[in-house]
Amino acid sequence: MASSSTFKTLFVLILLWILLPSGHQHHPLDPLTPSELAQIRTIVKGWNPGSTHNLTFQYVGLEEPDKPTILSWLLKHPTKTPSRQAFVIARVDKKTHEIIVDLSTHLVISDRIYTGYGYPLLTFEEQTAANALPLKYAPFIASISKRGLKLAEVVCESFSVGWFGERRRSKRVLKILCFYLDGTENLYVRPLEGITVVVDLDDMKITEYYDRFVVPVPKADGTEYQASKQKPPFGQRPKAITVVQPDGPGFKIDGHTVRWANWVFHLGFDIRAGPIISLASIYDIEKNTFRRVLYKGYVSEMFVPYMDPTEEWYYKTYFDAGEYGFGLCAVPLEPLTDCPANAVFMDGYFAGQDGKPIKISNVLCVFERYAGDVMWRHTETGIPGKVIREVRPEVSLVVRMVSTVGNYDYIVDWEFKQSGSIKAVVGLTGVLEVKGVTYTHTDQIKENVYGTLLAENTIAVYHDHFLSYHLDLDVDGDDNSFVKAKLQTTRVTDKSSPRTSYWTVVKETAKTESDARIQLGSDPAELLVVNPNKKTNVGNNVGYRLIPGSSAASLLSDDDYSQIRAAFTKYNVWVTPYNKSEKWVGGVYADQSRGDDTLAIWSQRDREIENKDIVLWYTLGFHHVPCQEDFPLMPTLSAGFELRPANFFESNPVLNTKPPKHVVWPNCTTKVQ
Ligand SMILES: *[C@@H]1O[C@H](CO)[C@@H](O)[C@H](O)[C@H]1NC(C)=O
Ligand SMILES: *[C@@H]1O[C@H](CO)[C@@H](O)[C@H](O)[C@H]1NC(C)=O
Ligand SMILES: *[C@@H]1O[C@H](CO)[C@@H](O)[C@H](O)[C@H]1NC(C)=O
Ligand SMILES: [Cu+2]
Repeated sequence: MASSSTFKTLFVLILLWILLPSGHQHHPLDPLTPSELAQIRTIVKGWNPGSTHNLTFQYVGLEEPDKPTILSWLLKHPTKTPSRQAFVIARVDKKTHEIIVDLSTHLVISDRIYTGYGYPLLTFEEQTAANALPLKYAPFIASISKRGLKLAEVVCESFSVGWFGERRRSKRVLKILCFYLDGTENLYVRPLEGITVVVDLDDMKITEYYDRFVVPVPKADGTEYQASKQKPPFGQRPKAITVVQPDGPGFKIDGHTVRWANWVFHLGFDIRAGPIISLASIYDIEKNTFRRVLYKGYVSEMFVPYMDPTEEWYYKTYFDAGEYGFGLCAVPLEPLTDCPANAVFMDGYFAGQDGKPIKISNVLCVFERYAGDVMWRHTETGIPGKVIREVRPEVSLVVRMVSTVGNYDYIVDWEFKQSGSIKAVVGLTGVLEVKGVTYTHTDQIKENVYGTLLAENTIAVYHDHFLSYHLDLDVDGDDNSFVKAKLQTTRVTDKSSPRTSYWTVVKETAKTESDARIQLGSDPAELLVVNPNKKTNVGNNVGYRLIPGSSAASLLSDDDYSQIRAAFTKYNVWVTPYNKSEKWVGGVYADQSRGDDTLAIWSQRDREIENKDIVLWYTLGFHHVPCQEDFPLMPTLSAGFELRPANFFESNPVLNTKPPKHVVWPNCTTKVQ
């Protein structure tokens, strides 16, 4: 019987393969392809006739079909993919346009001028153009020669300006800060402190210029991080090491659909969010079916505020996803170093400012992690005359992107475990943003310098990194509830037990959004997303638990303008009812936003969230007090969280999982790219 159904499946598959048009069939969530990007460019340019207009593409991404459409496609496919549409944010004659393009009809189906506050993502091209302006600007050239520096060794970078309560609408501007090479490539640790250039991006010209003071440029010595520039003594080198899979990887990637062990999910890429995990389902052996877990997961926003209120630094309150593009800043991953030897790579594409497709090679990697960890084990010595031991090594699947947003590098991992857990981890590395000062020793410092002296003339300013994840969990279906299982200390006062206290679990189901705003660290509780309509055989609601990692909430006061813009950092956990347009916790237009389109504002409606399609928002954070080891380049610092099944399976789902086959040397050969 098994073999006859296998034959039937095979036959249907072969038939489909013959009948379907050749070429890859789109999954409705597939990112826009280079040819689609090129079509979008043609369609939008045709819609905006006349070459006299300055048209720039600030964002081009998939306008995805509604959730019910995708879910019904998933059930019935392969049927025709719903029509492909793109969402374009363009600047045309100093106005922001929101354009929806339909790729099947080749038509612009809507074009709306956005008149609210805030501006779209910055393009690389406009930053590059702005960065070049000071080098041809006479007052800047004079400032450089006044400092006795060489103009040819100066490089400039773009910094978003934030919003600080101005009522008048400000122009689309950037601040340009410059750095000095002359003996190092680690430009960020050699700031030309005191000089600030303001550039109007729409006119692409300098509108303000400040040279307020001169402090020494920190020295180049000891700032290099490239291996070729290092001098002995060298650190101890580990012995040769690799991960080898002589039978090839254990996962399959079909288009953007990844299948591995008991997991299947779709892996997309967006220039704003970076990797997007969709439709993650896990196969339940007992129920002989795939069960839905995560409809969508991605980094919605990052907020990096610096804690120096002085003129040159107060505005540094970056929104790395909404201003710079977390995916746009993704860098090609290097085989064998960014990802292990057994990794498989995927390319990403985006529209340049002129709309033409640009490729980021190896933007994502997928690999099986085998790190010598234990998935589960037990040694039983309690039975006389016997020792029983069972161990299963842990093998998991990792999806990785690295985004280098200026000075910082963020390593973004999504890890899938056979036990049903999904772990998200972000690693911070790269170069700190530092401030040039006159101090060369902490003994000289009598004032508040807002940071740590890391080297002579070098203060690394205190700051935070907050990453807010959109987690649309659909545990065994759309309708879920959020449960706080509080661990409460209970006193025994009636002498019924020798104990005088114990803890117990008191479960509360959040009714509305206000019940689900949580600052972690105060009251111990398990946080669960459950399906109140599905129970296990013994009657527990099936669910998934959020296990926070080390997390921080914002310490800024509520009336701080940057905090108003990043109000999503006030709580680590929020829950909202699903709304397709609520994607970006810092607002669609994060650059110079005024906080009128944040998660905190959406949540004020206090909508009902019980037994509904809900979205969990989790913000992890780092309060970064720099230390000398972070200089001249910071070793990776990680934080993350885990979504772990809680009464989702009837019992341990990996009990009956066989360990991977042992590889016997010297039979295997390492393939080196
Ligand atoms: C287009 O932009 C350039 C500079 O970026 C400017 O010189 C030109 O006047 C602009 N054209 C229009 C029609 O706005
Ligand atoms: C979805 O969210 C947007 C933004 O918060 C809001 O304007 C809109 O009314 C919401 N739609 C529904 C159906 O609640
Ligand atoms: C694997 O290695 C063993 C021991 O070196 C050798 O006897 C055997 O022939 C090898 N097998 C293959 C398939 O290379
Ligand atoms: Cu930091």
